[in-house]
Amino acid sequence: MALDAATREQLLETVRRFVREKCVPMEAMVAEDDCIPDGMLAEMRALGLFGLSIPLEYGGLGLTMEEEALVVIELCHTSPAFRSAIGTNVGIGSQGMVMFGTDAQKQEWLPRLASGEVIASFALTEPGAGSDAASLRTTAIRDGEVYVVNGTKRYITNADRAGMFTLLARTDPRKKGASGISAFIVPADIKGIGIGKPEKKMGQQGAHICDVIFEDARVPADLRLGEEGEGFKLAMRVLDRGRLHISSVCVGVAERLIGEAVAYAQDREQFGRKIAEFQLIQAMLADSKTEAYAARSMLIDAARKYDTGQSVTMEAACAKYFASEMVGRVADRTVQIFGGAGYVAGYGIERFYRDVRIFRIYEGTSQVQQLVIAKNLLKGCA
Ligand code: COS
Repeated sequence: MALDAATREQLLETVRRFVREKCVPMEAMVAEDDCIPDGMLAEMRALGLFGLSIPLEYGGLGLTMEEEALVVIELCHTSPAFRSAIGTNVGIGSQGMVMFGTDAQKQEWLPRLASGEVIASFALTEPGAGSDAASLRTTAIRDGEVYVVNGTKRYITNADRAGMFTLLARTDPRKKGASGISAFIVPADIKGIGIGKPEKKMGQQGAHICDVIFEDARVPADLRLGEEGEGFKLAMRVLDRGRLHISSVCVGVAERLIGEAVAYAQDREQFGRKIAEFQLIQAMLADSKTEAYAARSMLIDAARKYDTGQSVTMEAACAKYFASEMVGRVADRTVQIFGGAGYVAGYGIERFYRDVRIFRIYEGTSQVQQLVIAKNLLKGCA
C-alpha cells in the first residue's frame, strides 16, 4: 500500500538530509579509500534503506516501485557508490525471493536482508555469459537433497560482503538455452564458495565487484527458487524491476550534476561576467534539465504501471536506455561547464563522469535495451 503524502515527504526529506549532511562530505574519502565506512553502513541500516522494497510483514518498508524510485533519486544526489551498498538488498539480490520464494524462504531471509544484517548479491553474469545471459555454464546438478554447484560468476556486485547469493545455474546441462536454467538462494557460508579480489574499476570506488567461484558447493534443494527450468524468466523479471531502479539512480545523479553546474556557472566569472549569463552555457544547462526531466517522467510513468501489476519489460528497457545515456550526456556537459575544474580531481566532477559510465553497461547494456524494446514492439506491444 502506498504511503500517505505526508509520510512520503517525511521519508524523502530524511534521505535528503542524510545525503546532504553525511554522504556528500564523505564522497572524496570513500573514493580514495574504495570503502564505505562501517559507521555509514550502520546509519543506512538505521534509516531502513536496505529494506526499501521488502514487504512490511518481513520487516522492510514495503515501498511501491514509485516510492522506491523517489527515494533512490534522493539517495543518488551523491556518489552512486552509497546506493550500491543497499542496491542489491533492495533490488536484484532480494527480488527473486520476494517474487518467487516460498514462505519458509522468505521468513528465513527477508527480515535479515531488510535490516541489512545480511547482504544479498545477484550471481548471473559469467566470464562467457554477459549480454547473452542464457548461455551461462555454471551447473547445479541434483544429488538427492542437494544441488552440487560448479562454475564461475563474474563482476558480482557486493560479493565480498554477501551473506547470500541469488544464483542462476544450469540444472539441465543437456538444454543449452534459457530453459535449462534454475534459480537458487545460496548462503555464502556453504563450503566450496570462493570470492575473488574486488576488481579495480574506472569509477564507483567504494562499490565492489568480484568473481564468485563455486567448487562442488552443496546447496540444499529446498533453497531452489521457483521450479526447475524457470530461473531465466525469474532473472528477467528481476532485471525488469532492476532497470527501473537503475533509471532512478541515473536521474538522481543527473539532478545532482545539474545543481553543481548551475551553482558553478553562477559563481565563475569570465570576460567580466558570470558564465551563467552566456547563452551557450545556458543552452547546456537547458539541455541537461530537459533530458533529466524526461527521464524522471518516463521512470515515474513506468513505475506507476509496475505498481498496478502490469508487465513493464518494454517500459523499463526504455527508461533504463534513456536515463543511462542521458546521465552520460549530463556528466559530459557538466565537465564542459566546469572547464579545467571539471577535469581535475578536486571538484569531484570528473569522478561523477567516471561513475556514470557503468550505467550504460550493467543490468543490460544500451544495446540489450534496444533489443528488448524492438522485440516487444514487433510482438505488438504498444
Ligand atoms: N520477463 C519474463 N520472461 C521473459 C522476459 C521478461 N522480461 N524476457 C524473456 N523472458 C522469457 C521469454 O519469454 C522466453 O521464454 P519462452 O521460451 O517460454 O518463450 C525466455 O525467457 C527466453 O527469452 P529470450 O529468447 O528473449 O532470451 P534471449 O536469450 O534472446 O535473451 C536478452 C534476451 C538479451 C534480453 C537477455 O539475455 C538479457 O536481458 N541480457 C542481458 C542480461 C543482463 O542484463 N545482465 C546484467 C546482469 S545483472 S548486473
